[in-house]
Amino acid sequence: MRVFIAGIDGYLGWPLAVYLRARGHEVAGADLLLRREWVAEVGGISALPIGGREERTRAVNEAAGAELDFRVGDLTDFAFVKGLFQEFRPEAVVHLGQMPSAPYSMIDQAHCVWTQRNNVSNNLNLLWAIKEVVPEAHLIKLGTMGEYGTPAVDIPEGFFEVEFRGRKDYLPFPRQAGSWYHQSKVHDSHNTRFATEIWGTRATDIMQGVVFGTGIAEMGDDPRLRTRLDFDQCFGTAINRFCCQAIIGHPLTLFGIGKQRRGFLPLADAMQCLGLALENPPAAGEYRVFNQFENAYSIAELAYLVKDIAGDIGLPVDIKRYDNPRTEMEDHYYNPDRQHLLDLGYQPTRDIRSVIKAMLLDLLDNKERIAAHADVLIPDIRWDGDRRRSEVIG
Ligand code: USQ
Repeated sequence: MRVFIAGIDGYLGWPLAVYLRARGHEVAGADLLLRREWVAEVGGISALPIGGREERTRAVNEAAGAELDFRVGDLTDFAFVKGLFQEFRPEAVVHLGQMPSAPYSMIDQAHCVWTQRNNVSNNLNLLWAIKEVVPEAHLIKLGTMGEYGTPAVDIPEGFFEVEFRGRKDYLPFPRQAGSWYHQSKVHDSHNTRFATEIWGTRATDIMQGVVFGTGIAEMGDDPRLRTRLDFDQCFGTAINRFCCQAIIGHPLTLFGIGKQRRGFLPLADAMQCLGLALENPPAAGEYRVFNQFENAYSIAELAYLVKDIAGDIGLPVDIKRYDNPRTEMEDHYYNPDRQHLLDLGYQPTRDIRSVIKAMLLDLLDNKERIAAHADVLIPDIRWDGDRRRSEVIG
């Protein structure tokens, strides 16, 4: 299949290119390489050194024996997107090319507006380019479980049956996102659903949980094929940060009481699920929603899991509670469905301990690199707009 990856240079985009090439798909992608700039802007660095565009492309071509078409360009530039689609004529488009950080979008007015303008307009450009150039193509749009927020009822996959004043309907489940970034994904979901309805195009909206992990089997031991791994307060996600903290003996940073629950999934599961969505496209005019995560855990549970596994390999780890820089519920009900992907054959990784252990071992070699940037581990971007470093509260 000809697959176009928007955001091919990122934490998910790059492994997806490696994964799909290894399965014999024809892959093209575009990226403005902004993730590298954002991480530098907030003082971070990838814990694992990664290659530049040329080195990455060469490595995939050697491993998979066919040309990977990796362009540098801006997805908010419609002429660029349309031109690429006219050349490559994708059968599927996977949209991973957005600003993905909640804290980054909360820095100030400029970061909030930039995030929403970039994310909403580049998704609209992909929707229009599909309509005008390849109307049969399947859009797989990366959304987030965070679109739903944390309601005190079960979370279905996108839609639910509702009865109100004696009448019934099947409606989009309410979205109550918790950051300007998560709100941008809500806007994308509405726009994507509307496009399928008026144009008869097809889309899968992936409500993905928090991804963790340093690699996938298809990367083998070629360091040029590996993906980035961030640990700063903006682009490092919880388990990835905890593992980097464990490596340098920094206390694991639990925000608040640590009972926040989220869906999590290893990087390999994210690739498996995107592959299943690609290979099982929806019908023309269909907009479907998949909740994509391996299981739901509390942040404290995960911190204790990382501490335990790190202990097994001789790394003593302390866990500390920091005052929560975010406005979020810290103790709440959380029970989302994730049936659609299981029905397509998703086999969740059962042993996340071994994924975390492999991560810790991968990161050990880069201890100095992480230690040299340890000041990015304590958050100071706050949802109330103040800029103040979190303090230890317990
Ligand atoms: N947290 C800590 N300590 C840390 C980092 C995070 O306790 O050092 C807590 C946060 O307060 C939050 C939870 O862990 O309650 C998750 O935070 P996160 O930074 O791992 O993830 P989040 O900001 O929710 O965003 C990440 C990705 C985003 C994706 C989202 C999926 O950055 O792109 O959309 O996960 S979800 O969380 O399901 O919305």
